[in-house]
Amino acid sequence: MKIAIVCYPTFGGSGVVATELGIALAERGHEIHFITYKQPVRLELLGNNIHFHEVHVPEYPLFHYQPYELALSSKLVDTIKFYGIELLHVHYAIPHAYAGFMAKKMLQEEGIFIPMITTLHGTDITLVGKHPFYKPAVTFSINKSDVVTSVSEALKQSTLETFAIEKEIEVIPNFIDSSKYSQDYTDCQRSLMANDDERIITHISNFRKVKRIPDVINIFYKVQKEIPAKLIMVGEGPEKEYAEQQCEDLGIKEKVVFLGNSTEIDRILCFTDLFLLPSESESFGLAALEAMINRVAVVSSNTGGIPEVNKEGISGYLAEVGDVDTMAVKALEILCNDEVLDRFKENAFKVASKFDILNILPLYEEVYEKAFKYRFKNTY
Ligand code: GMT
Repeated sequence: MKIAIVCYPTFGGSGVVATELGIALAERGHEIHFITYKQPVRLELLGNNIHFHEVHVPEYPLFHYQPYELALSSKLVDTIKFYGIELLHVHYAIPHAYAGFMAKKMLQEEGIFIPMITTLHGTDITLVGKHPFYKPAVTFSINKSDVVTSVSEALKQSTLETFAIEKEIEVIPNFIDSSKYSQDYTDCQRSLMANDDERIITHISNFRKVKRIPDVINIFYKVQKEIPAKLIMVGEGPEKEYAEQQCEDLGIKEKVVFLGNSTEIDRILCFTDLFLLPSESESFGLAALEAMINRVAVVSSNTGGIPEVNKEGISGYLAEVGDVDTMAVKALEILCNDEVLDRFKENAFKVASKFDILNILPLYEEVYEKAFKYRFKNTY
């Protein structure tokens, strides 16, 4: 099948999911066309089956806001026509589903019917999408998609509660390619980061408010009072500067390393003992899944879709959003004893393996088959 994938190309989870999905589909013989404003970060190899088409938004002095949706829908129309693309899969509703629908309509005028699948990822629903300024357009474009998927049951429920949705929403959880993690982990250069007696705790995110970065620091503060430990903070975002200041104020600056955005996530997770994800809201928590497949235990909040990934008492522990005390106690419970830590690490790997791409990819292919049936229908 010839498939166009629209996503954000950045370090965010939806971009990662879209890119990994495209790569896996290409390996299965599909022809994949990524259409976005920059080459996706995880898309290193372009080949016969994988193409990238950049969306340019020309600057014009009259525009206070550059019309990205317009440029994207035009690019979609041109690319779909030129390459004979048969299916459009957009990740993150805003503005991709809206631009995708416009492209559909334009193509329809020329007698070309292209089915569109929209995958809902998180804040496109729970934060940004429900803002009154966006809500009507988001509702409209979800309802106009041929197939809608959501990355967790929790996100499906919150979509149904927030918007007047007439469409069936199919849950297809995010995935991980566990074959990439089957290497021997003996040499991950742990000594570069910590002494032998220190536990390594990691947080990876885009440092937005929703990630509750101050909670990460406060949990670590409590843990390092009890046991020798280091905190590795990976990512960039608006909350990072404050976090650095917070570490200085708490007198733990030398125990916390801020690494910025990294393309070496697996290497970092390889020497990590515990991953912290105390988010305010999280539709899935791909970062936690990536940690788990690297045999890292997780202490997280119990919000949104996280309980579908991090299993209480098995791969880690969960607590109410903001309950820093419980999260610190649970982190210590895992970290204080070698045997307990090893058990959690092994269980984390086992739980994560259930989200292997081999189990999830067929679900997307099923959905594509279903959407494909719409190709000759003038549905709207
Ligand atoms: O909504 C965001 O934070 C951005 C979004 C993204 O594009 O990275 O993240 C969401 O999608 C990820 C991939 O499906 C999920 O793993 C994240 O849980 C989700 N983030 C939130 O719900 C906050």
